[in-house]
Amino acid sequence: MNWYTEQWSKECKFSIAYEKELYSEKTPFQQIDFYQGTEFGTFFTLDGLMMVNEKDEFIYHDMIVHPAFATNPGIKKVLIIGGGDGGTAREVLRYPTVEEVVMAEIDERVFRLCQQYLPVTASGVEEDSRMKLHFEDGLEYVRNAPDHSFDLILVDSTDPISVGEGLFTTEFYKECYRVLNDEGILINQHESPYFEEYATNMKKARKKIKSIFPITNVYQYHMPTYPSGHWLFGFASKSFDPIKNLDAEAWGKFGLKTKYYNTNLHVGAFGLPNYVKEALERE
Ligand code: AAT
Repeated sequence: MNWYTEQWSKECKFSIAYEKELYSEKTPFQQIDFYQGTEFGTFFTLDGLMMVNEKDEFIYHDMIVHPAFATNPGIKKVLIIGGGDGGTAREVLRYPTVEEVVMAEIDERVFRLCQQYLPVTASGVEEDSRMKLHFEDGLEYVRNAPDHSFDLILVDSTDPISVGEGLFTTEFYKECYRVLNDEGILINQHESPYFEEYATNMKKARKKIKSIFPITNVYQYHMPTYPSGHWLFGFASKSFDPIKNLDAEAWGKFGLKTKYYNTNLHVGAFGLPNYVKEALERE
């Protein structure tokens, strides 16, 4: 049996058995590896870190997309930063009211390989006429985007190392603020509170976003294959509060069948454990 192993902390490792390595490529941006296993199905890693697998991707992609739409059901223009596997775009495109989705992904090879090996997330995305694909750095994309041009930005990024680093900077969050309209919402991959390295990233991101947006929250979900399984998204906005403005009735009318998200869970997800709240409040 072959084992894919990820170092979760200095003294903790996580392993998944796989039957075969499907594909491996070093792009100018990162090392991409696709594996085929039984427990988690097909999965791929970037620079050796788990990104997406067939078994738990629904949790991450439900939670990055639906809380924003249940808070502002009127979202029409969406910018996805990263998200090359297509899973985030897939969920956004389920809303018939969405008119335009721009995806700024730095590495076209991630998208092309997911079209080939991970159709559960990538298939149908490129074919949707509302979709605009830009294969470029997300920071560069927002620098050049006009003011007030999006209702929602979803930062579906890797960890703040290597190419993902720019997406955790104050400059990036400020540019996001500028390109969002007055109702704008920013959701960002917010790392994890449990292991030290990830908790440090979490606190740094929190501090930066809080200094820019008037409304900022963090919410949690359970992601079995990400370090510790306890993972977070940030919710920052110019006017919408994710709890006070939650419109469960309007969201219900979309009639979307979701495997993880529902509007009761929405409220619960913002209720953080005390140690997480305290770590975030210190920032
Ligand atoms: N949908 C869950 C998968 C991801 S992958 C994150 C994507 O961000 C990758 O395709 C990567 O190429 C892209 N990316 C990284 N840096 C940039 C950048 N600067 N500009 C645009 N795209 C970028 C998220 C996994 C989260 C893992 C948490 N441990």
